[in-house]
Amino acid sequence: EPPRTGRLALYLLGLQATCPPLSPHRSLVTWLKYYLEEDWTGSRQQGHPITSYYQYGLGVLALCVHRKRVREEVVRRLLTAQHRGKLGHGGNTVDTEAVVALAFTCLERRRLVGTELAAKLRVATHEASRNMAEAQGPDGIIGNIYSTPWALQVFLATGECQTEPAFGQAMAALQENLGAFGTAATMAQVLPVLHGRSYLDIASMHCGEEPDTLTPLDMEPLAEVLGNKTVQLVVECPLPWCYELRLYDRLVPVPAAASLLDVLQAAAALEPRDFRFHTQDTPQGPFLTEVLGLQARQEKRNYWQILTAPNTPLQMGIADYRPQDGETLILRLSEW
Ligand code: B12
Repeated sequence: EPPRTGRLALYLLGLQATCPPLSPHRSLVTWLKYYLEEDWTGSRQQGHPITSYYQYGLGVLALCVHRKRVREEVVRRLLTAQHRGKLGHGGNTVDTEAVVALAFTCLERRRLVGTELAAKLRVATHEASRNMAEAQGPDGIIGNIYSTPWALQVFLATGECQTEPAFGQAMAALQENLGAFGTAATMAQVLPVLHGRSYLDIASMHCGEEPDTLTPLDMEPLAEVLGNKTVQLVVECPLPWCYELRLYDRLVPVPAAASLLDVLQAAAALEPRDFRFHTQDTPQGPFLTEVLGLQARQEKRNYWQILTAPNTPLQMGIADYRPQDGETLILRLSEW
């Protein structure tokens, strides 16, 4: 079983944010320190933590927010990875670089590292902010709409929000696209930003003053879309050990409001029954793990990437994406 660095880190951040009674989670902190070390054993063999630099960065950030020191070696590992440009994988560079930059800012601000290392962290954070400003598109988005909140958290945490022109443009882009944040996982990353805060502020929250503002909203039901649509479903395996590139290609008729998950379910019910798939529940929704009996292997860093033809990766998961009539969707076994 892989180390639980990221989930534990998110849990600890969440706990702290809900104003718990005094230090109830000492053993969780000890576990997180243990998992960070476990996670790193992956790097000796593969050159990256067993989970990912994103989770490793979250781990350091959560410990820092809990005012816990980590060995300087643990921090230096992240610094080296950043210098060597190893934080990026696939389209997720901005998310990972931002999480790591937040962890660096926290360690430096809370003086949890020596002065020499603190100076290096300051330089590295500045470099990360520069990269993010450079990654900004003409629409103000940094990376994609879901990584933009992370980039904004860095500008807020470092105080660069006062001077960095990219900040205002990204904030405006966010306001225009708030409808994209429909799941708890994406909301958790954007909400602090809308209040001018970053995850670092969890460390200095004034507890006891929280009014009970968590009242459920009455959601309006989605307008019913009538009619049908047809989606072309393609499965590809470009990896060397696959006997063929294109493993499946078929038109799938579905109701007009169907999500990609509905399309996969409809394909599985078509005769002959030659399409099957599996998903795993995650806080982001169902994650596609297996198609046509081929399982994406975490330890080999493969995953089922989802794309719209000819070659654009989707920015949403299978349950959230609603294909258009006539669209071609590709499930491609890829490496990250
Ligand atoms: C690392 C990562 C991946 C890795 C995960 C593998 C791994 N072992 O680490 C890989 C490369 C496989 C991946 C794949 C995808 N990802 Co991704 N991923 C991330 C990233 C950078 C960190 C996730 C993480 O570790 N969280 C911390 C851990 C502790 O939380 P967790 O809930 O346990 O995380 C697990 C699941 O969330 C799952 N997962 C990762 N991505 C996604 C995406 C979806 C839609 C689902 C349901 C699950 C899922 O893998 C995580 C690790 O086990 C986030 C960035 C972010 N801002 O959140 C994007 C992010 C979550 N991914 C995203 C997307 C769009 C995808 C893909 C749909 C891309 C594609 N077109 O194929 C696919 C998923 C397709 C599928 N098979 O269902 C978006 C989701 C946006 C949204 N609307 O919800 C994010 C926010 C990136 C972004 N800025 O766009 N991802």
